[in-house]
Amino acid sequence: MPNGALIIVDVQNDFCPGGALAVAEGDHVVPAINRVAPRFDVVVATRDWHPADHVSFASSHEGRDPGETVYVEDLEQVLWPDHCVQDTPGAQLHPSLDLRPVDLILHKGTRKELDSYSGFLETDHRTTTGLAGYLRELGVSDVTVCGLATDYCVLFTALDAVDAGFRTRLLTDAVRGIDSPEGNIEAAMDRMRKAGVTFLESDEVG
Ligand code: VGL
Ligand code: ZN
Repeated sequence: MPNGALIIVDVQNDFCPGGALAVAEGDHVVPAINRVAPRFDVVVATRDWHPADHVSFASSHEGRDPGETVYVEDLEQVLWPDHCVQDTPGAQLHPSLDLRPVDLILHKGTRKELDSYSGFLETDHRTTTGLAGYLRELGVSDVTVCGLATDYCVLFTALDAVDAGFRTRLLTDAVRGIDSPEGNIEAAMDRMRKAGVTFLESDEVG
């Protein structure tokens, strides 16, 4: 397995320009992802897939605004605008993303009371999505992460991939971040580097 698995994180309309939680240049990740995806043995695309009254939505908390942090049963929860509501147009993958090489579309953040930035573990750090087991059963040992957003779902997916024992790489030209608070993307890159994630550009994928 030369390249192992590509994990395409949350390349959904709501995270692209015009979406409910738009990431600057979010749609710019698509061409690089389309180019490299066929070179991987396994391709997984995650979708943030929330019920309408999800715990991460400011609208679910009386008097709270997006950007504020609340505690829900001891778990810190950043509040966001309503986004990626299950089966709405905003929750669909970007229409230019080529789905032909995609083996699995994995939904996360599907439980009303639990958020999930990572494609592997939900924010309680206990509830698993099953992704590590899926990849192991296919003999995958190397994982490459790309998509949106660098400082949230990409970050936690990459860190959990390392924790699950995968050799983990980040496709630096196929990620974009929210950068809130400012400096958050740089901090996320540092955290990944320190955790043992290696960085490469899409034209370096063998
Ligand atoms: C994300 C904030 C809330 C992400 C998902 O995909 O990075 N960020 N939900
Ligand atoms: Zn979300």
